[in-house]
Amino acid sequence: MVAILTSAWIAFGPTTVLAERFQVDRTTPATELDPCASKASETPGSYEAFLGALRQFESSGNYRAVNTLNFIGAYQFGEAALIDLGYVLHDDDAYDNDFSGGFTGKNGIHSVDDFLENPAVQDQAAQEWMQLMWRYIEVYDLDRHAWREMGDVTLSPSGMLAATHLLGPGALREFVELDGTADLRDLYGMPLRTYIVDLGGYSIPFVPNEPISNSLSKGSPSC
Ligand SMILES: [Ca+2]
Repeated sequence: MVAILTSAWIAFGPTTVLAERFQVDRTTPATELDPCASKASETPGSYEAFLGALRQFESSGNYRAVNTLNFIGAYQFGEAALIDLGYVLHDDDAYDNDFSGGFTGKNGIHSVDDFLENPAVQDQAAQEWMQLMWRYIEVYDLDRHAWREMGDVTLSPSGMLAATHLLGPGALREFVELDGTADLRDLYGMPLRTYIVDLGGYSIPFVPNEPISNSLSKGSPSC
């Protein structure tokens, strides 16, 4: 059961927010940021390649990125997500990204800086996060819409994972319910559709359940 949806997901409608997304790179000179560095061992279309592409979208692959809303790291986790993943303790507001509840010490992470300085932990957190995202996708029965064409896009499993990372399962459900016509964006104006399309078609370690169309079929010929 999904008891609490603590991640910073709000089904934002179209927004005109034009804030520069990334304002702080706490320690790393730009010359050290090689967006191709982590791609060398990635097989095209693999799950690792998917996570690498997601990092590019989220932070240009910068593990030390902190954006203007204080989302942190290569995958741009917020406080609520890191609470879900066991890295951060609850405070009175899980969505303000002040991390004032403190860190749990999981995997040796005791601060924001610890997290930013540890790509391996961020990658592990991303793997755990995607498992959680897929559970949400299943709870919302969205996996059974995998590979459906809606609007002008194909809803692949990796596209669903990416979309859920961006805006949460509720937004993805709205996208599905409106047959791909919903114009959902994050606070920086990134369209959900872009994540579905550009991060779609990768292999992922999760298998969708039977397509919804099969279970709902009626009036099938009896002979
Ligand atoms: Ca807080």
